[in-house]
Amino acid sequence: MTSSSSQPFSTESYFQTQKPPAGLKEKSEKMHNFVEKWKAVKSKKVVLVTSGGTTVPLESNTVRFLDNFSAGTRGATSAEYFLSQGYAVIFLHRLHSLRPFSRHYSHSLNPFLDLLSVVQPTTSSSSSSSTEPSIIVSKEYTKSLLPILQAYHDSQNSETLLSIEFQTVNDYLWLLKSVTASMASLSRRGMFYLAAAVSDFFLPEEKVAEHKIQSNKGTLSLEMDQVPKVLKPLVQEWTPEGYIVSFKLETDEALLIPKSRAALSRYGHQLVIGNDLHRRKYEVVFVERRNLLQKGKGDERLKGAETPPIIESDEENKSELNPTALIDKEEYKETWLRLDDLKNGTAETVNGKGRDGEVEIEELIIKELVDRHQRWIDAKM
Ligand code: 9Z3
Repeated sequence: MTSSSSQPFSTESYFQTQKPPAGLKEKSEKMHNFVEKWKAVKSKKVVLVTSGGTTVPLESNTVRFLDNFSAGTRGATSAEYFLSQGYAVIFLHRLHSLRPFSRHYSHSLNPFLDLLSVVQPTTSSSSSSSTEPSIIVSKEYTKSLLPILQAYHDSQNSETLLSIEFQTVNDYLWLLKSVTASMASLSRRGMFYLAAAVSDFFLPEEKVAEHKIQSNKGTLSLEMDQVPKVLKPLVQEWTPEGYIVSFKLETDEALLIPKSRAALSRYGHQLVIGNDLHRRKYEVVFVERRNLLQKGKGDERLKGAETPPIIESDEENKSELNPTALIDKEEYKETWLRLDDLKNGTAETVNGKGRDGEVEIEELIIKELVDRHQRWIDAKM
């Protein structure tokens, strides 16, 4: 068995040794049917949005687990803007994290009970009127709720939104592999928007305690294995034609661009969106390779001298420690998207305003991505 004391898990050995989660077959079927349905509509583009943090359970009868930071705001908000841009959306999200539309009324920020008022029956009314109290949305909230409710109903009636839940990093990896296999048949019409915060470390099945770990020893030591970098086979084998966007989260600003470049260089996909933990709602940076932009073609990403080499194993770890070491800066282009630029009049928005009256950075992100994705599709024709 592969473990931290021997070889790190490769993607292949991971899927050979770690059991598929319960419900994988049913969820995979749902995602596959959704893709097939929209594949038949030639004008439709499909995006997979991953959202929320993955967990790593410490016990199989799980009382404790490690978690990755993410409320699911980025993913849920982005899914709404993709829908408004005409995409069919598979929303692969962490159980109980924020979801499109309902995220506007999260229990902590804007509890939905606060929107409601009770209307008492009037005594003088005709015999046909109710004698029971009824509930209505208070007038001051109706205006902001209306477009959200409308967009929510549109997505339901048109069946353009499919939500699928994951919890552990193992659930996530199996579901990602499965949905990618289905989406590969969309060729360039498929986009992958990988905003979920995925654990870098996990406990292989054989190391997970069956029952609640007892505290009588005083301390707890954990040795975790590295989660295999599935982005590599995803880009190079599972869906070589898909348009793939990954996110890079850092807390040290100085690392954001070098690490985003390192990820592009390593995996060979189209775009990394870098975000700083504290600034993520106001600014993000798009990091792309120049040659991909100029050519507007993707096949070059996997072959030929014009694409930076895919960095392998040892080099990969070196570049993780010193992300600037192997990167030719001239190969990359960075574009910052900042909400401040809106105020200065240097960026336009799709609708002018977010639904709550405030512009959300996801609106700018999705507008940019829709253009890039279309160029990616057109480049093949
Ligand atoms: C992100 O960077 C997301 O934008 C956030 C969104 C998790 C910051 P919220 O849900 O936060 O709005 O609260 N996601 C990717 C994080 C990640 O795990 N990236 C890996 C990395 O940085 C690469 S896949 O190494």
